[in-house]
Amino acid sequence: MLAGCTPWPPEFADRYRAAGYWTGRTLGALLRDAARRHPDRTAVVGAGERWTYAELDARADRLATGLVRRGIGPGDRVVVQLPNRPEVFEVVFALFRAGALPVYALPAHRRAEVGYLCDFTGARALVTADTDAGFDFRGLAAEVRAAVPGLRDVLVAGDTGGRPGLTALADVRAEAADPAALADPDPADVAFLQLSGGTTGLPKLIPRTHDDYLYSVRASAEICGLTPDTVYLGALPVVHNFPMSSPGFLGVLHAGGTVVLAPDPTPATCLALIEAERVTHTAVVPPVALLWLDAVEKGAQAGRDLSSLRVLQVGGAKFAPEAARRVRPVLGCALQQVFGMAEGLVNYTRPEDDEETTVHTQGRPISPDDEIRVVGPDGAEVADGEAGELLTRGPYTIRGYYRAPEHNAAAFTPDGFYRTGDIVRRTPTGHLVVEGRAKDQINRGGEKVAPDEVEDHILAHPAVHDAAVVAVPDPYLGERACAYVIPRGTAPGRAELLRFLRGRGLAAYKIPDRVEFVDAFPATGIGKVSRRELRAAIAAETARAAGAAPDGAPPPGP
Ligand code: AMP
Ligand code: DBH
Repeated sequence: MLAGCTPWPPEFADRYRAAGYWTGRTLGALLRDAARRHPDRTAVVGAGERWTYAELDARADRLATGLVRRGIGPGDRVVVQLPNRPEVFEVVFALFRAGALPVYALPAHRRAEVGYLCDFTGARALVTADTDAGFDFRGLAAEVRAAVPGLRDVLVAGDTGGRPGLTALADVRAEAADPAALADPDPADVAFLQLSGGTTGLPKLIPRTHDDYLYSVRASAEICGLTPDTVYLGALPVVHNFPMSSPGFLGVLHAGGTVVLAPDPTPATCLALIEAERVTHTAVVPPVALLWLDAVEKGAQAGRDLSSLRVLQVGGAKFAPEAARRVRPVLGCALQQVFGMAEGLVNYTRPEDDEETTVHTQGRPISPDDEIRVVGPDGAEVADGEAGELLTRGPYTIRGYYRAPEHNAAAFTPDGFYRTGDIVRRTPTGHLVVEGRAKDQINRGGEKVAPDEVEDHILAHPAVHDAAVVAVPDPYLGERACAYVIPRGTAPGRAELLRFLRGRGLAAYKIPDRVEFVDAFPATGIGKVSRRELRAAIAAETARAAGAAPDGAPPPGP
């Protein structure tokens, strides 16, 4: 197994194989199998392109051949930062077939995150786009390349703009595939590194194997009833774990369906695509679901034929029951709640669940072998139906983050359960209701922010003595981030501080929505900053100010 990763103990691995969960296939083979079965069906639509399965399969082979010839091969880490374009699929399947490991960056990531991912994983290459939605991805990549000496290649999907040191993907693709050059990775080994939203410090990397991930994808496709007639709209950035695997584009390709890529999740873009492509399934975070519901209710998309839409999946953050109840009457489709994590465990409400279960719960686990424990602060299981922290272990939940021994000692129990940091209650039917969070993470409408990562950046400002970032309740995003700052001497001023943070190359969703200057932080009994008190203070103040119109919601995403 890749160095720095924690394998499942052999007795668990044997059990998961014997149960038929781990089948010894690879992600590269998923596309190969689908292309054999449905060569002429449409696999992917987006950015003006429309590729059949045979075409996507051939492109992936040609690019894989070119990558291997360039020296990118087995075990190499390759950071992938791509917006929703068909090349995403060509690139990730080519990397699997070259034996290289994609490391998924989000399109929203900037210099701090992309640089960290390249550096921390010892990446051999970075694959990026040219420009997209007005953002210069190749410029960002050039900066990262200059800062990370180990990064030997920057490959651009599109035009390099003549920038030195950047290579167009078109120049890497071989004229013809050379099957003998392609790798044959071990299905039990790590296939890629997925990003965790993180609770502490820099984002953690999640090593997923071919075996474990494929199981979650196949089982998800079955639970969601995907068939070759499924048309799935990728409304969120598809490199995120939810639209990738729950059942996401991998589930759809496994089933032989079609993936339609949306450049952004706005109702104007997505509802038009649903009508034009006769979309049957899609997946969004709660704030996006609210935007769609509001747009349709207010008649902003009047005349749109949404009759093809069968299932709206909502996940990534808690979907309020009042909103959940509106989905069927307003959009005319079924709601499926999805409570998942890139670390593994995914819960779905099922098509056969009654209305109350679908509206009020976040679903139940994929697998009969997902082990669930709900524990109190003392680590003992709480009585049935009571709230406690969710711990989990199972055939597609990791046993450790990549190269993070210290963090792993806290994030996993000695017997291998992942501490999710989510406070849940289990219903008699085994469905989970998310009641809150034990971890400090801020969930900004599905986009996860680790407070101390942002605090570190704030602390770098010379006029800042100390900083604490906490969640503020928000009617639209669920939560936003508020930074409490103790100045050193004269306070820097809000606008100046925010400019400073942007200048440090931080993704926009991590820039605090609000800054409060204070003289001191409330302390806990042993003198730590009491985030609980800060959260309570800002929540009370927000409640007092309620009645004032909420400020404009920036486009959300996971
Ligand atoms: P990550 O570990 O970054 O993949 O983020 C996963 C976390 O997102 C979970 O541990 C939950 O805190 C949160 N989450 C995902 N889906 C839901 C949901 N449907 N309801 C509430 N929280 C969710
Ligand atoms: O929030 C998530 O990380 C998430 C939500 C729904 C996820 O990883 C998933 C489904 O697979």
